[in-house]
Amino acid sequence: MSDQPLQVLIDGSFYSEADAKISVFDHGLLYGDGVFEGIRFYNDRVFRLDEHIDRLYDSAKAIHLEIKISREEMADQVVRTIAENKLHDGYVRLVVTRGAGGLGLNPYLCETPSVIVIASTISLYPAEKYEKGLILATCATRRPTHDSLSPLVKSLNYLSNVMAKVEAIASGAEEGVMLNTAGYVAECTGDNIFVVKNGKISTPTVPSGSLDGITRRAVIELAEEAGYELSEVQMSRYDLYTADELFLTGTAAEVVPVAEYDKRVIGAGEPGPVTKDLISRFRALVQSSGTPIYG
Ligand code: PXG
Repeated sequence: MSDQPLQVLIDGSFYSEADAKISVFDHGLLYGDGVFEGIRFYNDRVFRLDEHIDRLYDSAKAIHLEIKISREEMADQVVRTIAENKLHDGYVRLVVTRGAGGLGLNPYLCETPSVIVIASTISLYPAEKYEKGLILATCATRRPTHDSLSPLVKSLNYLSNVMAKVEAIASGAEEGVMLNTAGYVAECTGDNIFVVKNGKISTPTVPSGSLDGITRRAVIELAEEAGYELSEVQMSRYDLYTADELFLTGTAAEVVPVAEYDKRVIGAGEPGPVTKDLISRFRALVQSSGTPIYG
């Protein structure tokens, strides 16, 4: 990364970090009314860019927010922002807010949605966690149900995830497992979760309350290509406690092993062979695919 301040794209124009600002009347700030994506790029290529753009537009559609630019233009803005900052590996935060409006909920009084693209780097966990595994704990805060805000919408309302993270940290863990209101496992606060038992892989179904994670999809594809048996199932904490291996997937976290959950040692307490295999397959995939940034 260069030492220059980052150039942030807001509604089609670049601003340096200090000047990258939006209105205090933007409903993204006032109500968490907006949607976002976290996207990684590796080796001058954006990983699964079209899938992220499609999920962004689906999230926006679900909250009745009409994005005024095309998907192609949105993808181009992501690539241009990375190039403007001369970055090669890193993380993009793509945010679409409802736009500036009055001090009332009505979204239809907002002018135009704002599109913000921040290209930077992110490092969620220290490198040793990928060697040793994370400590997880169950959170009291549940994933939102499908009859409230759909857990499929990647909205700017992340307070339940933030509260879950607070609970996980308070109990001495590094990441928290979120259950749905029926008590089944949904996912972690910012990652999907996978179980390995007797060589077979499973993960909670998306309707369990998970985000339809793009890393989750990639890992499912890699596991199937590698010949593992994989199923999407309803699972409980029991399935996690008794797993041979557990690992998490997410754009920010990538594929990260779990060593301990609710004080139970998982497997041998260190990353198992299936997790290690999938980590190396995932690393190879991200280095060799994606939308080119330069040229
Ligand atoms: N579940 C939730 C609730 C998420 O927010 C994932 C799963 C993984 O999805 P992808 O498509 O990235 O494989 C996410 C990812 C963070 C952070 O700091 C994570 C996310 C967003 C913002 C920050 O860990 N989302």
